[in-house]
Formats: sequence, structure tokens, C-alpha cells
Amino acid sequence: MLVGAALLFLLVMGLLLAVYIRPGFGSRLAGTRWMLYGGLVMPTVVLTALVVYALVLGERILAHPDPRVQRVSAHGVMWDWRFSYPDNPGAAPTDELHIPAGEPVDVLVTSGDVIHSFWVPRLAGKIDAIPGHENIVRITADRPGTYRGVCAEFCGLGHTDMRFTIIAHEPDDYQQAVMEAGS
Ligand SMILES: [Cu+2]
Repeated sequence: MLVGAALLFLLVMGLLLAVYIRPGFGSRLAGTRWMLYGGLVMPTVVLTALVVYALVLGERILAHPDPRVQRVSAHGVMWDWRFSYPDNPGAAPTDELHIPAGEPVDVLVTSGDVIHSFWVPRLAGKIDAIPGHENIVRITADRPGTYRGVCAEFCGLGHTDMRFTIIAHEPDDYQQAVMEAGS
């Protein structure tokens, strides 16, 4: 979009410059024609292309179920998060979310009461936690470490304290870390 916008900007500036440098530039084409092509035809073509591109791209970055992607669950309840590990049977739920670093992880986000929002600013955008509905956000931590997350939807008096920690482990250590973290 930036490239497209830059090209259009340059085109408009080029036309403006041409009119200043060579008065009468473009006058062979009637004013109504300029408006028709520049104001109607071109935006239609450009916007159609952008909408198609955005739809295709948006579909591609959605977290479609993928057996190769590890799944974890995040359940919000006023005013805490509880994390569990459907792909690691035997791992107990935790207060901190443990993920492997360097690979995508699908977080299945749900709520037990009101609408919350799961947000780890450094890893992904916000996704709503809705009672009775499961939303999925795909996150990837590039390197092992600790990441901060918050509830990003006002959900009552304890909202500001509804923070959580994500710990990304070396992929080789992950299984063991998840098993030991349970409480
Ligand atoms: Cu909340």
C-alpha cells in the first residue's frame, strides 16, 4: 500500500509540476475527461486491486487449523488468565503461558464470564476472549525470553491487574518446561 500510495503521489506531483513548467499541459484532454479518468476510472481500478489484495492477504494471515502448529489455551476469567496445553496431555494448567520460541503457536482464547481481550503487544495483535466462543490468534516469539501480556478489553474493577506473562523456551526444553510448570 505504501508503494502504491507513493507511486500515485509521484504521479499527481508530476502532473502538477508539468502544468507549472509547461502551461497548457494536458489541455488537449477536456477537463471532464481528466475528472472521469483521474477521479473515477483510476480510483476504481486501484481500489479494486487493493481490496482483492487485502482480502487474499487477510485470509492468508488468519490462523487456519494446522496440525504442525502447537496449540495452547488461554482462558480469561475476572480477573485472571489460566493457560492449558491441549497438545501436551499431562501438563497441568498454569498462570503463566509457556510456549516454544521460534515457531508459531496457536492460542485458543476463551472467556468464562465477560468479554476480555488477549494481547501480547510484542507478539501479536489483540484478540477478543468471548464467552462460549473460541478465537484463535497465532503468535511467534522469535527468541526465548519473557513477554508481557494484558487484558485489552475493559472488564471491570480488576481489569488493570489482568496482566500475564508469557515465557518462551528453547524448543528442545519446551516439553519438560511445560510439564514442570503446572500448578
Ligand atoms: Cu479482562
